[in-house]
Order: sequence, then structure tokens, then C-alpha cells
Amino acid sequence: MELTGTLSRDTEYEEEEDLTMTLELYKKNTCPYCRKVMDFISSTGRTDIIFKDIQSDPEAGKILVTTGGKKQVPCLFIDGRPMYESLDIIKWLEDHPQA
Ligand SMILES: N[C@@H](CCC(=O)N[C@@H](CS)C(=O)NCC(=O)O)C(=O)O
Repeated sequence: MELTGTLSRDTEYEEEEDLTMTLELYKKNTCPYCRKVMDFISSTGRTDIIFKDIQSDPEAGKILVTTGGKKQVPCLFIDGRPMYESLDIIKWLEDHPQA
């Protein structure tokens, strides 16, 4: 692809797409790291995150392992791509506030 010094229409479109990312937080209520992430989400008031509890939803636990590779929570799926580690998740959410 040829690169130019100007913002292409395609690039603008991709940035618009970012505004509608699907965010799913895999978690369990007994996990302190999950609690930390969920408390952060509550403090921001954002409403664009779907919660998947791997204790009450065994299917979610299977998806976490097959897609993410391990059954560790919290894990934030960003458009289907898994991000583990509570501090990384909070940092990412800070950098990407709800549109
Ligand atoms: N360093 C991780 C720790 C996460 C962690 O230890 N989660 C526990 C639950 S509290 C877990 O999922 N353990 C199962 C596993 O690691 O397979 C973070 O900050 O997110």
C-alpha cells in the first residue's frame, strides 16, 4: 500500500470504527483483581462493557480458555482480542474512554 503524508479516508474510517469497539470483561466475583477493574469501571460510569462471569457462565470460561489461552481473570476482550492483567486493562480503559 502506498503511504502518503495525508490522512486517507480509510484511516478516518478505521478511527470511526474504534468508537464502536466491542468490550467484554471476563471476570469472577471472588477475584480481587476483577474487583479492582470493576471498581474502576464503576468510577468512570461507563456503560459500554459487557460482563461475562466465568463462575455463573461455564460457556464463558470455555471461550476464555480457547480464545485467550488461559483461564485467568480478569481478561478484557477488545473486539475479540484478549487482554489479561488488571493493571494493563485499567490503563487501556483510561486511554480509551467511552465514546
Ligand atoms: N496479575 C494478574 C492476576 C490475576 C489472577 O491471579 N487471577 C486469578 C483469580 S483472583 C486467576 O484467574 N487465577 C487462575 C489462573 O491464573 O489460572 C492481574 O493483575 O490481573
